[in-house]
Amino acid sequence: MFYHAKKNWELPSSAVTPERVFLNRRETLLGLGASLIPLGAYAEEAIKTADLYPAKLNETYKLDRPVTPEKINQTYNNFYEYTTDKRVNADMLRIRPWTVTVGGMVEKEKTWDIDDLIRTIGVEERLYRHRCVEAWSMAIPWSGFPLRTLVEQAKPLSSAKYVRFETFLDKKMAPGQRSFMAWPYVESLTMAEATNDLAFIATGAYGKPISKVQGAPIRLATPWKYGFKSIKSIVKISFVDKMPETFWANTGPTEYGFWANVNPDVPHPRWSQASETDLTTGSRRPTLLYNGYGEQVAALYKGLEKQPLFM
Ligand SMILES: Nc1nc2c(c(=O)[nH]1)N[C@H]1C(S)=C(S)[C@@H](COP(=O)(O)O)O[C@H]1N2
Ligand SMILES: [Mo]
Repeated sequence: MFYHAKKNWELPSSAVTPERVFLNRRETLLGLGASLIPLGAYAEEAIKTADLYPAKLNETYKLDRPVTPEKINQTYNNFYEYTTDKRVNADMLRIRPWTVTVGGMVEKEKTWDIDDLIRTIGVEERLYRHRCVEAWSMAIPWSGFPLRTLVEQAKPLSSAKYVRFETFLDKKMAPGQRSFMAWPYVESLTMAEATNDLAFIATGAYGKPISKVQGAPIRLATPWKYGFKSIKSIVKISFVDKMPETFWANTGPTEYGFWANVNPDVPHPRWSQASETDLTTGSRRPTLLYNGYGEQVAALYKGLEKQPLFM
């Protein structure tokens, strides 16, 4: 057990706020902008897998730095469905009920209830570094399961070459999706990347179910790549034979490549990647090739170093 957090998350959000406050708040909200507030938001179902956290720590994945305090992690995020600011409020994201469809080139497509999926596969805790292309980094205690387990479960056909991930699309639930960007958010990995040990599906963090700002109820964590590959709030996972178009490749084609591997020697077109700000301490540290995970992943990229937009 790594974290001993208070178990507030087992209760629906209406239950953790004293009734009086809750009623006042709802009146205020209804008065101020009723059309923007989903009325059902306060009746969100409880998380049926909350009992699985904190999960047992998998000691294989060691950090070279302290875990970032939860408070810093929860107040500095990228979640463009809500805002382009770092202070994200994703309270409107409705995370239960939630389904994930696993399909495309598979033996049989399946739509999972999120809690059935989590309970079927089970969860473990892993401490991972996290490096954004904007040159800041954290260290996060994720809980979840290896992506490989889900791939094996899905039984992809041998013709499948890529895994494609898609975030929900709902302009009411996510005001940021009213912007010009190429919604919904899409990301992708090759089959070899997706079945690597490090590729992780996070359903929890800091010893409890993952929070809304972190991309509840299910997001990707690929710590050797820039953070934009780690897609949040996934609703669809498909096996495909062509390299998918991704959100950032469509929104900023000259700046964001498919591989997006952390590399101090390949600058972003507008800034250097040689060093990063460690948000735990606020100080700069040198960027590590593959974010320090070369031992696990370098073999995946043999011969690919000269690809355009390789990072
Ligand atoms: N759906 C979705 N996924 C997303 C993003 C986003 O805006 N929308 N931002 C990405 C970026 S740029 C980063 S750095 C990480 C941030 O994850 P964090 O807020 O948990 O640190 O999520 C990634 N996944
Ligand atoms: Mo990022």
